[in-house]
Amino acid sequence: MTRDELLKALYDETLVGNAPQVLALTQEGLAQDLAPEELLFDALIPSLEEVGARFERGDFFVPEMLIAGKAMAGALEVLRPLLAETGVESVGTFVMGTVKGDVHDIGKNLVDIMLEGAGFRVIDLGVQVAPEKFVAAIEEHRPDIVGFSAFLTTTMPMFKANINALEKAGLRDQVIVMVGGAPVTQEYADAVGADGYASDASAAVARAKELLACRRAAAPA
Ligand code: B1M
Repeated sequence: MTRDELLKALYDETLVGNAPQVLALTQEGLAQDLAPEELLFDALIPSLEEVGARFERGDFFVPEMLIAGKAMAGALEVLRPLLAETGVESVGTFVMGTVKGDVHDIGKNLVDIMLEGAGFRVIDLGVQVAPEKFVAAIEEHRPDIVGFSAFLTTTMPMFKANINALEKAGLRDQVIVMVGGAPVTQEYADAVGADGYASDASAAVARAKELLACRRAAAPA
């Protein structure tokens, strides 16, 4: 298989979520001396962007997005250490977690995968994350963005509790706060004082990049 054929196959197999083939092609690409960056930026990420575009157009639904994301995650497991070795700069650091009282994580994990696919370093704190744990993770990792997921109307108020905890710890100005989850709306995000909201994983990536670009443009030189 030529370089172009391999990249095209990797793109196509990611698009349809064929995890074993994506893994095999990633390994074959590395064996043929393709750089990890080529596999990532010339096949995997464009494919996941197309998955996101199809989802937004209504041509793909959550299951297709999930299997494509999982296939990509398998390839990323192989590429992640190699990318770290070659020193590819990450777009930014994102601390993520499902709020206290909430065990839903499928949507959060999908957001993680899409963020990683877009070049973010993601630190996932898991589910049922208490405000103190978010505070400790922000102090430790100094992320650009912290993301709170809530999937129940009863756990959405934890966004405000988390933001209050960041304020109390003197961290609120140092980190962008994004919120999301099935019952969350832009109005709710505004009401609790979050910086950004996204309705799905691909919108979360776009919003995260946008917020980061604004923050960096506003930072003193
Ligand atoms: Co539960 N559950 N559940 N559940 N569950 C819902 C959420 C519910 C809508 C079902 C319903 O009644 N129709 C309902 C919530 C109602 C409400 O409050 N509005 C509900 C309920 C009531 C409950 C329990 C209370 C049920 C009970 O015990 N009586 C209980 C609560 C447990 C708890 O958390 N304390 C419960 C439990 C569970 C399971 C454990 C069985 C399981 C979770 C498994 C798991 O996640 N590991 C489960 C499931 C599977 C669901 C449904 C069926 C599916 C959720 C899902 O994965 N969706 C769900 C019904 C539904 O959503 N239609 C439901 C697919 C996922 C890809 O989408 O999660 O929306 P989503 O994620 C999206 C966006 O939200 C966004 O991007 C994601 C990817 O595109 N997004 C972000 C997410 N986080 C983001 C962060 C961002 C930006 C975007 O920035 C930081």
